[in-house]
Amino acid sequence: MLTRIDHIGIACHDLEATVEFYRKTYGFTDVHFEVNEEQGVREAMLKINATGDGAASFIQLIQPIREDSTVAKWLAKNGEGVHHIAFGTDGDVQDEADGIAGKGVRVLYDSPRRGSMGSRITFLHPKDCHGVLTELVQKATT
Ligand code: CMX
Ligand code: CO
Repeated sequence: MLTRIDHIGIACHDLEATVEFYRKTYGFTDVHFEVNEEQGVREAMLKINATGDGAASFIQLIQPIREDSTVAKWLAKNGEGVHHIAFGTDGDVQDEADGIAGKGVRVLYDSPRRGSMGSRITFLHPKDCHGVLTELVQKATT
């Protein structure tokens, strides 16, 4: 089952400057930095509701580290802004993806890849989701 909005992915040109904007404007200070070579991004996960129950939601700021990354291509076309939304699963992310694929939505990966903080992730094609690139996330702990 999809149980929450895990994060909103926002593409930016300058990760540190954008983190600083979220810190000083909203007071979001719980920040996890990571590089995901496979996805071609540096990222900052800003925790919003620090409930400690594993069900927190996040803003994921992403900056491309390579010109040929999907996010670099997207930024060149659209400029900074909301790039994707991510739903959290309470079970196996591949099972969720298989169920959604059965409804005629293209799943972009044959098997889940590594996301932030040890999570397992996959994506649904934006053209099959009314224009929204949609990510599914299974937290490392579930
Ligand atoms: N949101 C909505 N629509 C999007 C989109 C996005 N983020 N990215 C691309 N599209 C649309 C384009 O506007 C384009 O539409 P038109 O044909 O109407 O112009 C169409 O999809 C094809 O886009 P493209 O620029 O040719 O890009 P590609 O097909 O090469 O790649 C996609 C699109 C979704 C397959 C690719 O971005 C992808 O594989 N994404 C998944 C991985 C990812 O985004 N990683 C970064 C985040 C990592 C993380 O969250 O951890
Ligand atoms: Co994401």
